[in-house]
Amino acid sequence: MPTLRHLPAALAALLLAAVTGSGCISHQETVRRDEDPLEIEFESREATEIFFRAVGQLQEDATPTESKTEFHVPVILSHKVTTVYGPNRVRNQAVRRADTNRDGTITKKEAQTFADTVR
Ligand SMILES: [Ca+2]
Repeated sequence: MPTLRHLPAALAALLLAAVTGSGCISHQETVRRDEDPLEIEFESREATEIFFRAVGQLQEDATPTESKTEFHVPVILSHKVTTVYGPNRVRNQAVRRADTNRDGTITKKEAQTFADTVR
């Protein structure tokens, strides 16, 4: 039965296994997340088109990988989590930016002002 006096030998064995490449514990995970789309109305069809054209440009420019979490204990442990956000996140950020008076409706002027900041 192992006792505490065996601990240094066990650690040495673990380190040796890790150094030789057979004992490294590696975990890599990708988490996909998205938000529910915010409710928003548009003053007109033109406002809708201007807004979504700008959102489309933002989504093309957005990097799908938004965050990474990495944790390493050299040679022994590697833990990496990558979070990828869906398109609603970009859309919701655009809605918050465009609806400047927060009345739940994006006017043509608000849509155009927002679109001008995207270009
Ligand atoms: Ca508004």
